[in-house]
Amino acid sequence: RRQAGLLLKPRPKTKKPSMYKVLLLNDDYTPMEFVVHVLERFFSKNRQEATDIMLHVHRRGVGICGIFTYEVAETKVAQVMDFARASEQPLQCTMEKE
Ligand code: NFA
Repeated sequence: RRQAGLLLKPRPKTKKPSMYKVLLLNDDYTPMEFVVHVLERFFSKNRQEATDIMLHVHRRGVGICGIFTYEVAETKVAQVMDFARASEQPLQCTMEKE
């Protein structure tokens, strides 16, 4: 809160939206190149960033693709899940409150 106290004019309360992490989960079958493509296409990562995130997920089991407001996170998850399903890949994408 920036403005509070007697000297400052009261102003309408604004509140920061809750933010949500969009996560990718590792599996044994989805090709690495497919995951890199997903990160480039839906999360606007460049090739190096996408590769780094993909390898993190591959090694650690889970990784963060980005942090968004609820509605944007929900849309990203749906886009990735639709694309993976249409491509017959088992890749899983989920979201959790930050
Ligand atoms: N583990 C997958 C493989 O070895 C690659 C992968 C990485 C899958 C990140 C899902 C998420 N082909």
